[in-house]
Parts: sequence; C-alpha cells; structure tokens
Amino acid sequence: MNTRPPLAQLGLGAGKKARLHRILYRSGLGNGTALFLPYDHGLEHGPRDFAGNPAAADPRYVIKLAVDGGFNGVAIQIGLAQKFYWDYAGEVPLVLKLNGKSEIPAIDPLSPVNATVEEAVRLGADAVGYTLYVGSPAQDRDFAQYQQVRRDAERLGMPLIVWSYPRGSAIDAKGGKDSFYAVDYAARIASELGADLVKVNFPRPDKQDGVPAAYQGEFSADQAIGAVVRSAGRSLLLVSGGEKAGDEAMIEKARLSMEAGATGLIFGRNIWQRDPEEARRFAARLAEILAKYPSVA
Ligand code: FBP
Repeated sequence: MNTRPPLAQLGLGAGKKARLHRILYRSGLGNGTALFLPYDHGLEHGPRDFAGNPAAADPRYVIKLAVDGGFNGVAIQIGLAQKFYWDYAGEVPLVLKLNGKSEIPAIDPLSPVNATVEEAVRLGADAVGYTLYVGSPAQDRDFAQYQQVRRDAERLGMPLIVWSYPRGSAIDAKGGKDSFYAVDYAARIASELGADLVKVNFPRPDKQDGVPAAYQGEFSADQAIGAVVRSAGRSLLLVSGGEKAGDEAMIEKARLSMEAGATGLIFGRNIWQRDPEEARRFAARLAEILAKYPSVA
C-alpha cells in the first residue's frame, strides 16, 4: 500500500493549506479522507441524467444530500453555485467547477473556462475544479487555458482539483479513456502540471489494444490503481464513480482505491441517481471504507 502524503509535504501556501485542511479534517469524517459529490452533469450530459430520479434535477435536493450525507464537498458550476449554494453556504465545502462543456457538438474534446478563481473566492469555495482532456487534439489550447487557472489558484490560495480525463480519437486508438495506460498517464500529467488533487477514472488493465508495451501483460486491479496513485505523486488522488453500477462493484472500486493510497472518492451518479434513502445508505457504506484509512495532517 502507498502512504498518502501529509498536507505538510504538499508544498502548499497558507491559503491552500487552510482550505484543504477544512475539506479533509473539518468536513466529512475529518480523518484526511474525502467523499465529494459532483453535480455538473446538467452541463456535461443534460437533463437525461436526471430521468431515473427526477428529484435530482433540483440543485437544492442534491446540495442537501451532500450536507445530510456528510460529504467533504459538492462540485458544481457557477450558475448553481450563485443561485443555490447560498442556502447551504458553509454547511458543506464548495468546489467551484471552472470549466465544462455540453455533449452536443462532435468536436475535439475541450472544456472552455466559464468562471474564475476570484468568483470562487467570492462564493466561499474551498477548492476549484478544472477538466483537462489528456491526449485530446485540442490539448495545446487546454494546457494554455489551464495555465491561467493554475496561476490564479496559486495567487489566491485556492486548492486546484484537476479532472484528468483522457479523451479523443488518439486515446480511443490506444486502449480507450479508462485503460491503465491512459489513466496512469493522466495522473502523471496532473502531477506534472501542478494539480493539488487529481480526479481519475478507475484504471482498466484489461484494455490493451494499442497501448505501449509497458502496459501489455497481466496486471491486477490493485497493481494498476497502486501505480496510478504513485504517478499522481504529491497530487492527492480521487477516484470517480462513472455511470451508475451495482453496489458491490462500486464498493470494491472504493476499497481498492483507498487500499492503494487514494485520498478519496468523487461519486456523482452513483449517489444522486438513487432515491434519497438508498443514497444515504450507500454513502454510509462508502464512509465505512474511508474510516479505515485515516491519515494525519
Ligand atoms: P460521476 O461520478 O457521475 O461519473 O461524475 C464524475 C464526473 O467527472 C462528473 O463531474 C462529470 O460531469 C462526469 O463525470 C463526466 O463524465 P464523462 O466525461 O464520462 O461524460
């Protein structure tokens, strides 16, 4: 098992350290782990994601779920943060997502920036989020706009969470977006580019078509996620949920991630696509896993 680097070793200025301390040690279980609730799907996928649980179309419902479920943060876009976070400001940390895109146009993956780190400060955020499409043909423009966000986050003492997502035709030809190769590379890129936390999909070592020789062969799930944690280095690793799946598959994903040294989980659809009682019960099961992996600040 890898050890999670303590906050003191992350090279953080006072503002970033204070905010991350609030997220990791004053919210959720307060034991250095994190369970985040992402809710930017209305932009990324549209209302189709709320079809199974129409209540989840209401931002108040989802933010309250984050408060009641003892989450370490809720990740939302500027519009929802301005009009809905207010009701619960201070009750659950805000992660303001600064870029995003719709799924409608068939263009090279790139998430344009639509909000600033200054706005995150004004809204009381404890972190900002940025989606970086690793390997996209638009990667040069992505890196350039990311640089501005990184510098603003540094200047304003705001922790930066990078959604490091391999996407695009070149990735599709090399094992796909969740291959061990692509996810491992994405974790390393986020570390190279200065992410404080990096969010990745769980790596699939079985996806080997077109991947480099180093990723061909027999790798277990725990070997793959262990390598990804190491590639993230001093960027704390968060594992995303993906489409709604069965309880046991998600619990196993959570267990393997935490055992490998991840800091936490960022599960959206697997939480708010359930009815409220089921969502709370499932979040409590995830919390039981996080409770087994405390770390000191
Ligand atoms: P989920 O746990 O629901 O997968 O949410 C994680 C997330 O990164 C969201 O923040 C984002 O809207 C969505 O996944 C993007 O998914 P994709 O890139 O597969 O469309």
